[in-house]
Amino acid sequence: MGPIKYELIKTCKQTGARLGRVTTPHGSFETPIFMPVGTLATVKTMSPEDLHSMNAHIILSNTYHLWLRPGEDIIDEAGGLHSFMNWDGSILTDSGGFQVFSLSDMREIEEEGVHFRNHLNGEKLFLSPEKAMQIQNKLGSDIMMAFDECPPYPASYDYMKKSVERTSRWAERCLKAHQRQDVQGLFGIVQGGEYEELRKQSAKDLISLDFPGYAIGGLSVGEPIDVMNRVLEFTTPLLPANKARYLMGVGSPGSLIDGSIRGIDMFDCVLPTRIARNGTCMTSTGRLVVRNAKYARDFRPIDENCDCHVCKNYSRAYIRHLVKCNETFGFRLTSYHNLYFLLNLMKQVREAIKNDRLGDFKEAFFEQYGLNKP
Ligand code: PRF
Ligand code: ZN
Repeated sequence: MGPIKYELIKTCKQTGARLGRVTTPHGSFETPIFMPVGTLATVKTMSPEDLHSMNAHIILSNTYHLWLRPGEDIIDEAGGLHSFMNWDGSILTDSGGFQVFSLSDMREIEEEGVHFRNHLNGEKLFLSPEKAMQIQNKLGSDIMMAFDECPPYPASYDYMKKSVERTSRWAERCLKAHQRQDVQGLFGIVQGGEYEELRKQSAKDLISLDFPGYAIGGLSVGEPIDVMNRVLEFTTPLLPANKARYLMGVGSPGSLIDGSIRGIDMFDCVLPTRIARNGTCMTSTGRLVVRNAKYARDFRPIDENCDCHVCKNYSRAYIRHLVKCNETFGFRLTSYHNLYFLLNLMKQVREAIKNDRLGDFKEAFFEQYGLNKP
C-alpha cells in the first residue's frame, strides 16, 4: 500500500459524480475538493492559520518556482516544504513542466528534457523528468506530479501524438527516478488535447505504469468550455475507479461543478486569489468588482449569503477603500472570501452528491450565478 489512498464513498445517482476520500501522510479529506494555489510556498496573503480556518486540507505548490527561489536544498534543510512554510496539511506539487511552457521563452524540447531560460534573470536552465523528481523529493510534498508536456491549444494531431508518446516515456522515467515512494505519491498526467484516440493512448500508457492517481492535463488552455467537457466525458471513464482523478488548473465555479459531474475529484486554480488582487469577488449571484464606485457607500458584506469571517465583519465600502489604496489588508480580505467561497461551493457539491441531487444543485447554482444553462 502506497502513501496515497483513494476510497470511493458513493456516486451521485443523478449525475455520476463521485464522493470519495483521499488520505495522504498529512491527513485525509473528502472529494471533490478545491486546492488553493501557493506557488512560492505561500497562498498569497493567507497564513496557514487562515487556510485551516476556511477548512482547506490540501494546497498546491510549484517545483519550478521553488527550484529557482529559494532552491530545493534550503527547503530540504528546513525539513521539507511542510515545516519550511509551517503547513501541516497536505501538499501537492506540480512538476514544473507546465510552468516552463507558460513562463519562459526560448524553450527547446528534446527527448532528454527541456532547455529554457529563467524567467527572472535569463540564465540558461534544463529540466528533465529526473530533475523534476529530485526537486520534488527534496520538497517532500505528499503528492508529486510527473514531468509532462502541455502543448498549446490548438495543436495538430501529429504534434500531439509525438508529444503524448514523449510524455509517456517521461512518465516511466519519473517513476524510476522517484526515490521516496514510501512517503510521497506520484501522479501521472494524461495529455492528448481534444483528440479522443490520443487521450486513450495516453491513459493506457500511464495506467500500465500503475500510478496512485491520475491527472488530466492540457485542458483550460484556451479551448471552448464544451470542448473541455467533451474531453472529460471520454477521458475520465478511461481512468481506474479506485484512484483519484485531478483536473489541473481548473477552478471557475461552473467548471468545478461540470468537472465533478464528469468524475473529477481534485481541482486547483489561481483564479480566486488572482482576481482577488484586483478587487474582484465571487458571490452567490456572480462576480462583484468591489473597487467599483457604486460600492463607496455600500455597507453590506461582499456576499449577503456568505458566512465567512470577512463577510461577517467587513463592508464592501471598507474593502473598496483598502483595495483602491492598494492596502495589503484589502487583498487579504478579498482573497480569504474568494477561497472560502470555492471551498464552500465544493462542500455543497459533496453534500449534493450524498443526496443524489447534484444535477438540481447545478441548475440552481448556474441560474443564480448567471451561467448559461447546459
Ligand atoms: N500539466 C502540468 N501542470 C498543469 C497543466 C498540465 O497540463 C495544466 C493545464 N491546465 C495546468 N497545470 N504539469
Ligand atoms: Zn465571504
